[in-house]
Amino acid sequence: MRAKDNMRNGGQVLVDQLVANGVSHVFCVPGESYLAALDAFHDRDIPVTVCRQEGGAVMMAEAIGKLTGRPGIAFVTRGPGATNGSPGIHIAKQDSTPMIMFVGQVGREMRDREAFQELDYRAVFGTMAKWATEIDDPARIPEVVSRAFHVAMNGRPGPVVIALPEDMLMERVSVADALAAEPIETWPGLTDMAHLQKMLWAAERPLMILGGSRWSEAACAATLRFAERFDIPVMTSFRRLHLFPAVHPCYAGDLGTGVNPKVAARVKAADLLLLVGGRFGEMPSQGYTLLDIPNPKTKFVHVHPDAGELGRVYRPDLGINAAPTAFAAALEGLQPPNEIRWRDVTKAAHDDYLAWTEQPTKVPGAVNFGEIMVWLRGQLPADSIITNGAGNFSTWMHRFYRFSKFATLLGPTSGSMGYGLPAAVGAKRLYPDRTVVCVAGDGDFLMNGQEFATAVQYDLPIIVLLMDNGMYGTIRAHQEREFPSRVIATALRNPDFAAYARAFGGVGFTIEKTEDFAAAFKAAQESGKPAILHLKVDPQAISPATTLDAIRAKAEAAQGH
Ligand SMILES: Cc1ncc(C[n+]2csc(CCOP(=O)(O)OP(=O)(O)O)c2C)c(N)n1
Ligand SMILES: [Mg+2]
Repeated sequence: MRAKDNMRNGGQVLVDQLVANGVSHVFCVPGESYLAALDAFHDRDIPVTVCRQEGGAVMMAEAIGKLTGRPGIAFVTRGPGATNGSPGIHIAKQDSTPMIMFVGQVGREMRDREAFQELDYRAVFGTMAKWATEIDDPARIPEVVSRAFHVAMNGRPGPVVIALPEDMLMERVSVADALAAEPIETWPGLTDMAHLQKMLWAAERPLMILGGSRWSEAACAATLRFAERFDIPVMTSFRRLHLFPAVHPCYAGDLGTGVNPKVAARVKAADLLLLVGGRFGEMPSQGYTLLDIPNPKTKFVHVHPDAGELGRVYRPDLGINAAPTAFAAALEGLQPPNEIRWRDVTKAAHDDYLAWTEQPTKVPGAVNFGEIMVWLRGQLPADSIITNGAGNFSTWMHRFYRFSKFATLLGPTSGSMGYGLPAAVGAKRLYPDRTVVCVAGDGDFLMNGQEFATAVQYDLPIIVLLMDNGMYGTIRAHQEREFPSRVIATALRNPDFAAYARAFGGVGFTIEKTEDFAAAFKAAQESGKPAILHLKVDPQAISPATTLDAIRAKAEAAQGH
């Protein structure tokens, strides 16, 4: 609150900068190090979500960044609060998500003595965040926070960490607020687009791959119109499936783990690759095997909002420093060739996608997660948000669920376990009227399972599909592949997750047969409470394509057992 003399303390100035930037939610675990900032929320309209662990709080903020394209905001305390929050910082960095984490800091008068829980945040987050800083003068809060919003959103988006000395937040100053920060578009030049048009006209088998961040509903729509006019096959990158509708005749599948071999082959067979927004990192490039480094053999056009990513790994024949939002708009000006030579390729690519995903594969055991995903894709409204963490369980979802709208998938391209539950809580907080489903593994879920309490506390009826195979299945599969029959540290003895949900005040169902899923899902929806559907699957069902025994047998045969 502003006093008559126009003076505010640092905490109030800080929160007013968030108001000026249209921040809709903040996520936190409280700490004595930033009481003045917390106190300022009393008099402002931004709801504060109190969480159970900073890892969850920062991932919730990251999810808001993914959904809105504007920085998600988290507040954590010094030392252990900040280090607990670091997984969310790493996700925001790898996933190119705008986010700001505010950290309490020891008072200025005791800094550098290694006071209680003191850390040097510039050093600790120097390589993990896009920018890490500390504010010493409350009069400079508007300047630094304004810069943080710009840094988080511009170029390749990413996380910013700002440390707030406790006494700085208490000091009173008279200072004007900053205006709201707007992302600055990087537009392709006319010559870039003319060059691209020429390359497209000369191509026989062009292919478009969509990835990264800085997309919008309008950009996806413009890209779709371009794809239709050119009848060009479009793939999505790892965990970016929401950028193009799966059932569209131009859709050619996604480049993730458990990739359709025909999808990988099609990338190799293309004579022009148009990569928009993504970096074609280790996962989508299938361990950097699909394109030669540094000189791709195929003609390569790379569109990225950060000039530093152009030519970083792959030398582009045409590099375009533009945000997907602006580039997609510029695509509207391109003209297709008189005769489109690749129509058959596009049709074959979509047919391959359909053949790969139409029917669930057969897996051992009475619960087939593929069948469940196929059922869900016929049931859920198009704007439902699906979240996931990391583990083999996510392969079924990526393969058999069908995304059709922008910003409906929240999955860590960084492969961080424990992301799905907090992402679901963040998403449901932002969009209470949309269906939010978290797809989790037994290992994955318990990395942030405590945030189920946050869902209960704020009456957020998210639905968790928890695929329990009694192990860190992904790692077990790698173990069997590299060191067959030498199982170590991958088995898990699990709780009764349905009882866990009930103990927290939600609803829980145990599912041992695929046929029982639909009724349980509907009961969960009707309960209006946060729910866990505990799906007990056969550990042999390690992926839609193979079994543990088959992986072991293949590895043993290769090693001459
Ligand atoms: C934070 C974090 N720790 C460890 C890993 C390594 N890791 C990747 S997948 C996985 C196992 C996931 O187990 P679960 O959630 O049960 O899924 P499953 O593979 O069994 O389907 C592990 C340990 C990781 N990706 N992230
Ligand atoms: Mg598991």
